[in-house]
Amino acid sequence: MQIGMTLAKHIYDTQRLHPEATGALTLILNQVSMAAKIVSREVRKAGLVDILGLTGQKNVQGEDVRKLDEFANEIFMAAFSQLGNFCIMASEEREEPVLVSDGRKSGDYTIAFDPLDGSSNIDANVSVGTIFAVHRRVSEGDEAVPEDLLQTGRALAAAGYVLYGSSTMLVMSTGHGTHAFTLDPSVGEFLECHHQITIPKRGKTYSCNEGNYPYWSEGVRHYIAYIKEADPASGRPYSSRYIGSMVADIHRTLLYGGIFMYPADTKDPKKPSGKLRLLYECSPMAFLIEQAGGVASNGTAPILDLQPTQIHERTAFFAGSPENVRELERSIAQYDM
Ligand code: AHM
Ligand code: MG
Repeated sequence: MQIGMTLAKHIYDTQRLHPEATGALTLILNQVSMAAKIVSREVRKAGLVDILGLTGQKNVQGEDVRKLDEFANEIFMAAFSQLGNFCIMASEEREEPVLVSDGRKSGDYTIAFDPLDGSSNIDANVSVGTIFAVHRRVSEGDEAVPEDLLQTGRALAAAGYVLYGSSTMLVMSTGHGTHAFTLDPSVGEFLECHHQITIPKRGKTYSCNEGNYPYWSEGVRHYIAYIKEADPASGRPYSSRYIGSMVADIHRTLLYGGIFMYPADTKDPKKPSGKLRLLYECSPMAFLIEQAGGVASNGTAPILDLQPTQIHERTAFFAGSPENVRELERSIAQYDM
């Protein structure tokens, strides 16, 4: 009889590729898995218990009701805080980074995460996800500094997401390909379901919030017009698929190919670079996409080469099959530069 490869075994095997590894990254990834199981359990109960809605409410036991994204944030923060070998973390749910200290010299790794991306969808039972990005610390003092978090995606030690969809799936990479694991709820283990995902070179799906069309640049609008043109030879027009939950939209793009886009727009002058955050949304997704053979770009440069200057900074984001994203970049070069 055969049983699937567990996530724990995969992480262990990856660690063995690095004889110098101390096991610290393995511990972090194990904590991600553990926290993901707890969040998954709560997400699954979302329609049953009084966990939806605004903070400040009381549930039937008279306990405070926490919004699910706040709950997820607390769980992941608690899981990472248990690790003495870990130093500083940034969450979409916290304005400032949080230093993790057990009184000794700071550990080797930083983590930036979005505990529950797409959480505005949760009341409609739409898939949501957790995104995480792990870097090796660069400063050498006793205590880690916020700048340790501000590293490019190229320097990532590991990245991944957990998709709380029709099943719970963890997709991750430590730089040795992108691999996916499905949570088997009956045994509480993540089991490998996709070894080394390879994104199709070209896909027939485009994914964006097209309601923002009037606020996009000429290059982006031309690209959209192009993929909607009828051309049976190239399979155009493409299909449109947009869940509005990046983890789910990227997951589909990884498996089926095509392009996911959240361009910069002129809708809100306070957000000239679009909506998505570089450090804990775009950079880890770009890492997974590149590890699967895809391309992730801000329209002119690879997302993984962008140097973050602030923890919550935003960027335009185009990711998916190489041929689709290159076409988009050509349209931007032709009409916007
Ligand atoms: P959030 O971090 O506040 O949940 O926002 C991020 C989400 C992404 O999952 C998704 O791609 C995007 O927002 C959808 O935005 P829009 O509603 O503007 O299309
Ligand atoms: Mg988010």
